[in-house]
Amino acid sequence: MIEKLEKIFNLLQKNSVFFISDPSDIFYLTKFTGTFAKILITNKKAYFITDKRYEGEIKNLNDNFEIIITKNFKKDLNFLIKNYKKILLSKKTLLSEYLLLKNKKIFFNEILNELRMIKSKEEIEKIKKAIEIAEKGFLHILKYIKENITEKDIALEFEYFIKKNEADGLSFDSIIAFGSNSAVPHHRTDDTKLKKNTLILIDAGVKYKAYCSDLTRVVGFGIMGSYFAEVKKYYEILRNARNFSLKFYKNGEFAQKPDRKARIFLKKYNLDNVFLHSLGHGIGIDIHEPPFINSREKIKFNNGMVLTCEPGIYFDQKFGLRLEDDYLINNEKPEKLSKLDENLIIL
Ligand SMILES: [Mn+2]
Repeated sequence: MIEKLEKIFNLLQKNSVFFISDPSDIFYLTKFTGTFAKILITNKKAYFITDKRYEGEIKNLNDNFEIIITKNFKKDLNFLIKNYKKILLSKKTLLSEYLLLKNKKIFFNEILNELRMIKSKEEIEKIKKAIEIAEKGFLHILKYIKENITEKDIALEFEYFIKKNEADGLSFDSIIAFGSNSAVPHHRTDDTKLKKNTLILIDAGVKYKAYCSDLTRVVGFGIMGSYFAEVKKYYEILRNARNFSLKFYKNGEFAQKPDRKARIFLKKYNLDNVFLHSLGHGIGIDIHEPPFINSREKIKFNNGMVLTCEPGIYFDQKFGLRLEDDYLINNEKPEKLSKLDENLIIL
């Protein structure tokens, strides 16, 4: 914790103070998970502000922070910042908080994003465990899938299983999409019943000790005939696009490059216009965190970043395909952290 704080101390001049309020940033610095906490950091001191409810559980923060149990946050905040001219904020700061600080000179600073993007060994281990549990969950629900079951049944079974198997919970609401529902990238899992000759898209992840995993597979349930042939053909193209884009998941490369390359690849098959979202994103404490692998991202990859690669193609009213795994940037070739069989799953 102290090394992280020192990086922030070093950034600050005498007349400036850093205000931190994003819950994931606060967790990153302190492991605190309550609903109310703010951190203020000057060039030599850090304050942890919370309320009476959490007094008992934050005693371990005493070494690095001056703890302030507040009854009137606005008043205490004003008092603490009264001698500082400049305030540094992340762009994630809420508007209501920004308004409390706006009489100072405001500077945006994304050092917490920069620190959080590079995962420590310990963080990578937690993500690996989150992936492992999710993979067990995927294998479990494959056994559970049968005719007339609903999307929600599968989602609930997955959630029950992963919670019984060491996960804190889901990293997001699982997407279970039958047939034409899979053509909607962020389909809301519903009561649709499973029939034979249906494609199933499963996008799910879990949290383990606060760290997220994110995986997608497609399953053909009693799939046959020309439908099967079409699905198989497009799945191979998608996987090849994925393989091509992964060549650019390397230390020092621009994060936007693999997204652009995937689009160039898909264009050869006239599929670039049905690739409806960005190629990937960082995972960590948040399920979507920097860097974002889209055509606008300015950041370069660095060793230690953990990212998804998830190209998808969507045929409106028909079906959609997505293949998603999690990777660690490691010099020239990313390390694939997920081990789940990436072939089209046939049941
Ligand atoms: Mn994802």
